[in-house]
Amino acid sequence: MPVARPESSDSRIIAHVDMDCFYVQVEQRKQPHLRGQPTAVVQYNSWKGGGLIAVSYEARKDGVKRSMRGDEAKKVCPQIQLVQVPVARGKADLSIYRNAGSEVVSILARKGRCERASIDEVYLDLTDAAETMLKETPLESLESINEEVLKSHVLELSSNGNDDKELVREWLQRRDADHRDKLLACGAFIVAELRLQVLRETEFTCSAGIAHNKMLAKLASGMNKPAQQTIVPFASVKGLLEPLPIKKMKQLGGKLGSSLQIDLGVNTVGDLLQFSQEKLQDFYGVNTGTWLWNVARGISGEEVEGRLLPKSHGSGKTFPGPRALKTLAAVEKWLKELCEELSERLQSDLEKNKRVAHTLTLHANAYKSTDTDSYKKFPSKSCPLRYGGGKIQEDAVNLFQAGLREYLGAYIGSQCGGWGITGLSVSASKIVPIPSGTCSITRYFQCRDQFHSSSELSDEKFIPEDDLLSPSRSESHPAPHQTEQQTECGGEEAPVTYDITSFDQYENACKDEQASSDITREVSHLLSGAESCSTPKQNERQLRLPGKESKMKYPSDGIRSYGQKRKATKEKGTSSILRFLQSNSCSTSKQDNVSALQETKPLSSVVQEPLVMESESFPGSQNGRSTNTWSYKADEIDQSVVDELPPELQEEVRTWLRPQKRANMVKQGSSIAHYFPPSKNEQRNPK
Ligand code: TTP
Repeated sequence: MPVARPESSDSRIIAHVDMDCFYVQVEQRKQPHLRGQPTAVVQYNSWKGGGLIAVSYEARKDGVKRSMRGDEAKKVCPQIQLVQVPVARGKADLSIYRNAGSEVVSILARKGRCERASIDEVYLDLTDAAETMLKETPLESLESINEEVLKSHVLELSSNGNDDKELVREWLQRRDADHRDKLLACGAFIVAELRLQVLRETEFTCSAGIAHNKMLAKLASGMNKPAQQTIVPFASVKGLLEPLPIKKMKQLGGKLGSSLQIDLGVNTVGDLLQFSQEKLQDFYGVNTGTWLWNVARGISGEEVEGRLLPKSHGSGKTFPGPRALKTLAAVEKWLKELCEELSERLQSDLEKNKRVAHTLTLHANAYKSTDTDSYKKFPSKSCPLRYGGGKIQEDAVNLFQAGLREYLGAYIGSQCGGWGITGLSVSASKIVPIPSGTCSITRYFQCRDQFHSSSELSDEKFIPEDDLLSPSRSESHPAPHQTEQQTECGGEEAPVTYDITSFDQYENACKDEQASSDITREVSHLLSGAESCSTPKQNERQLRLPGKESKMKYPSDGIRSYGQKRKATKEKGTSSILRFLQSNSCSTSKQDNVSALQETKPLSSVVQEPLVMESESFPGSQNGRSTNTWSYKADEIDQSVVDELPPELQEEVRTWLRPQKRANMVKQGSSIAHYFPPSKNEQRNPK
């Protein structure tokens, strides 16, 4: 259950930055001739042209939607360019997109605390930067303001279309504005500058929401896409929230939202306003009642976590229809591929970031031939993670078998048991930095393995992943190794049995060791396959910990009507950056922080690797088996886990979570191609 947190300050400045049609932009950077073309990135699965996972704004204008497959997209937009995701190990390889996301994060992190929320989304806490700017640069004294700032959408402004920029200028420079709005105005300058930096250094455009908390910033970032930013002044919060359908609010898509509808007749956030805090507390308990009361008023104390790196790593693949895996041997073959990929990513994380993961989780989608209780989900299973591809694979197979036994309700020893697996993924979570200076990495793994021997993995040690994803972790009982867990909303205590190999254990076990002076050498040793010794001891401690908080992308279609209304009255072009790049000059300012906006740099020339394209056909539900089932409630899905799923699964999950996001964002005629003069494209792609 969600829990209320006091808003730390109503004058925080939080931005949510969301890349525009991200995978398409990554592909367009690689192949600049695609810029300005209706383009879509399609799944590895090439059945019916492949499912679309990212659609350019030009293609959206022609009616192409992410729910389509390539063949259908070609019918509505014959000139569409379809690019398949890169492939490795017989499955989609998303590393190019992950790396591109990291480029952006490293730029955005320059101005404040930065939380990487998904592969293409970032939250920023710009409070300090805004306060500093306000002190040093009274906005009302600015003589000229950069176009990109003037292109901002300010939710409380009404306009008749033509004088938007003038209205925005007035709003930004109001002498009588309260402190909160002045800070928001500074936030708009800072975010515009950051977005320009992202464009210059990565060639990607992004959109942003700027507000006093994460919830509002996230709502706003999708309202004006692509390549625009939206400001949510305090006075506009009520108008923004009131019309939103209650079920579209974060954490209200499931049972709680249904209860609000059925039990209290609440269908929109506005409806919720009529209930007193006491009434909501009576109905849902103190925590949830307070949280609901706050949500209705746009109050959220959720902090931006300082996290630039992903919270988890995962590798997965779907096997729909006739491709379902029906023998243990087939499952083991694919687990080998998935575990090798996971292992590589873990080792790369270890090498680059000095981080280690603690929990291995196996997810699967399955069906039974008998279909007697098709409602039953394949239980996700977790165990302590041991490093090394072979060990991960061994443990994953054990986890799978444990899940299968539970799924089928009886021991399965045969190779073919009347079941089929339509989706398989392994993920590594509970990732924490290696404590520096206390012990060597090798010793660290040795100590871990003493606690984490998997040779005696039993069902008792498998942690139901449902528990891991339960949105009810209380902040008051963090696990020692849970420092990077999401903590956006705590909840009523729902303890789960959790594995623990804490740094206390680790440090105690290693206390006599000298600190390693050459981490790199040891990492190389580990990477070269010399895995640490594993002593199968039964001294693994189990600790009861509260369940983990969930996190998911916000379903934003509820803001469509509001956004559309605004779009009807606002016709702000998206070409100011183009002019900025073309003219090499912009409006000027005496102020340093504004002049930073005016700097132009040539676009960096990046050597691009050729795309390796393969295709494979994994049609939807050809044998009548549903492949779009997923065993968690929407509110319980951890966004980072979704990000690490294969695109096929991501699409299913995300479509379910926020099915109408696209419609919300499509702006007729909008395109980010304007940002890229042809000369720049040619420059990057000399033929
Ligand atoms: P989104 O941010 O949801 O969408 P987008 O960036 O393509 O477009 P928009 O401008 O409307 O924000 O997703 C980011 C990337 O994640 C997207 O480019 C492709 C990938 N993705 C999938 O692979 N499957 C999915 O179902 C979704 C929703 C996204």
